[in-house]
Amino acid sequence: MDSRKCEELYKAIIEGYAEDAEALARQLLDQGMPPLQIIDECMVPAIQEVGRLYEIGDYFLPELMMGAEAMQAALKIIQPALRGEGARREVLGTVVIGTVAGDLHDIGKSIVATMLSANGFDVYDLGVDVSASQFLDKVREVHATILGMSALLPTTMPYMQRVIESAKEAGLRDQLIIMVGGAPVTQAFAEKIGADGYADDAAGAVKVAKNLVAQKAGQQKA
Ligand code: B1M
Repeated sequence: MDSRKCEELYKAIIEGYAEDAEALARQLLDQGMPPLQIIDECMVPAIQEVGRLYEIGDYFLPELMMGAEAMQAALKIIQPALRGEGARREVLGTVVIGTVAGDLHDIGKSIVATMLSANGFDVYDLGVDVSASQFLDKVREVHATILGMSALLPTTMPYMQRVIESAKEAGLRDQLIIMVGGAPVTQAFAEKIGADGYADDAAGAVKVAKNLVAQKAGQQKA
């Protein structure tokens, strides 16, 4: 495998070249690099570097947006391969997922949604800026097993608790598994707001979702 291509994809995202990022992602797939490895090794470190450059003032909003566009262009190529990886034998559960109200970051949430879908879950991705009522309406409509929320801003994290409170008020909390994630979210925060599960990356989210579904099934049998 040509590791220079991974380096080139990393650079294309940092420099915000969407067309190059797309072409390089395709080349890496054609070379046989596993899709999750492309995301984790060539792409996530790049968008994190874009964030660091923005934080220290070397990049401004246009560069932040260009980096995100390049990341998404590459992701568009990778996602079908990621979905194709999971051999779907049985449906493990139904997931309603979204980025909470006020928050427009959706790259990580989309990776998590794709990975869950590739691993046996039926996934309804509500996108970004999702309100409590939008989450709960969908949960009712599709009889969701899991409600997943993502947040990338410390200012939008508290909204996760609001959604959990709304689920309680609507009488939906007990039947639901609630999972949270996103860069500033921690296990401690998840516990504090009363979520059932937390993961710091997409592979972890799949593991946690599967464990929680199995646990719930065990409880229901007992
Ligand atoms: Co924004 N942004 N941004 N941004 N942005 C951050 C978050 C920031 C840390 C950058 C920085 O300053 N270093 C900073 C927040 C700082 C703070 O408040 N402490 C920031 C800011 C300030 C802003 C704006 C306010 C900028 C402005 O307008 N002045 C603005 C806010 C807009 C809004 O949301 N209301 C803004 C806007 C944007 C863009 C639109 C330009 C773009 C997003 C584009 C898009 O998503 N379509 C963007 C980006 C790209 C970033 C950074 C650089 C990268 C985020 C990302 O995609 N990471 C980010 C810096 C950073 O995070 N280091 C930053 C890669 C992704 C794979 O990781 O999302 O963490 P992540 O997802 C992971 C895990 O967290 C986990 O799995 C994923 C896959 O491994 N996970 C879950 C995620 N959700 C999960 C759910 C689960 C389980 C696991 O269960 C349900």
